[in-house]
Amino acid sequence: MVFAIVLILLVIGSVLFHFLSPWYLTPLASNWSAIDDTLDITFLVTGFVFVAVNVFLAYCVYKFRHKKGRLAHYEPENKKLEIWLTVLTSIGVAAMLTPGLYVWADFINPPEDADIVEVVGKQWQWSYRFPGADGKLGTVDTRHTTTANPFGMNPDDPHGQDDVLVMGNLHLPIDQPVKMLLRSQDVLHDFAVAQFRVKMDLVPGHVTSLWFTPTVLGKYDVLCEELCGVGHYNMRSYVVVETRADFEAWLSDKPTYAESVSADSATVSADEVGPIERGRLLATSRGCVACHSTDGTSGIGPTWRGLFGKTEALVDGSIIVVSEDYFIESIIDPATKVVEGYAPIMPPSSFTDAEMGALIAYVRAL
Ligand code: HEC
Ligand SMILES: [Cu+2]
Repeated sequence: MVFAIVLILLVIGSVLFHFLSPWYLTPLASNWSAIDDTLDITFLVTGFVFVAVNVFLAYCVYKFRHKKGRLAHYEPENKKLEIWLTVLTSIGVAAMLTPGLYVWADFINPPEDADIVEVVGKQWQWSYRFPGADGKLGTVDTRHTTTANPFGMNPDDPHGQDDVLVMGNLHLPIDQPVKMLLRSQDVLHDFAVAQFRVKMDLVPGHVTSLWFTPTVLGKYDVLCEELCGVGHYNMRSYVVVETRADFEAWLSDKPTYAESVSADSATVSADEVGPIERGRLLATSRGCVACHSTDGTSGIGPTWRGLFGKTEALVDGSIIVVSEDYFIESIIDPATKVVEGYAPIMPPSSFTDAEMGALIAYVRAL
């Protein structure tokens, strides 16, 4: 009897929890309401079975409880019952699977007018590439990947020259379908934005894809949803959905591949643009700005504003004052001295002495 009551309470509690708890899907911000519908159908079917099975169990526990002299009747076959159960189960399974197949058919067929954006994942950073004015992404190859060419762009491909490279956060125009091509440079990652109801694995050696149309202005978290190493939890960025005009303004500010090459190569010497500007260009083209802010807010890494001369606590308990030597060491070998409160996820980089000097000049000037 007690067991039967506990079962019934469990069922009532679960159903109430489902309807009363604040934890359900985040508000939808894309075209994928169909994905929410399939989830609701699955909840409905599995919820119905959950209630039916447990109520039946409680009934049996009570009805057929032990009584002296009462014997069980052995009935190994019951054709009628089996037919009923088979038919009902099939209907339930079909009701859960069929809508999903229709949604999947849409999911793998992006609209013709979808924009193309490439997403590049690596431990533990997201970056994005737009095809630029010619509408075509340039070819890439891991053999070209260096700290100076983090996207692995093929330097000889004319389509790649105008590609716009974005380290850090992504912006997208509202109401414009976008097809994302996903590429990983090291291990499995997974690109996921809860409000858009999209997620897809990034598989090294493959290009996977997904598409959606953002429908609500706002700023949404991009998470990696595939355990990809110690910095996994910190592999984040934002998607900002904004009006077409704001988006265009944002995009026009980003360097193209050709610009990032000239910013990085010796052709832009400090004499030409001054060391501070050269440092700024380097910090952008090498992707430092994805994790380090220059306005005093701390991001994935500490801010660079007021860095030199600052006292800093390290995770090993020691206290240091930020000097040029420490700055350089932090870049060449970031894992040796890790700032307290941050994850040891900064990728090591190498710079020439002149470049390092320009970076220092830039950070000092912030
Ligand atoms: C993926 C994010 C990420 C990127 C990209 C990145 N860093 Fe960092 N950086 C961090 C984190 C996190 C820390 C703090 C932990 C540590 O000390 O390793 C840090 C620390 C530092 C420090 C020490 C700061 C302090 O307050 O003591 C310097 C200097 C630095 N980074 C420079 C750079 C430069 C230059 C680049 C570009 C070549 C760069 N970082 C790129 C994440 C990043
Ligand atoms: Cu990841």
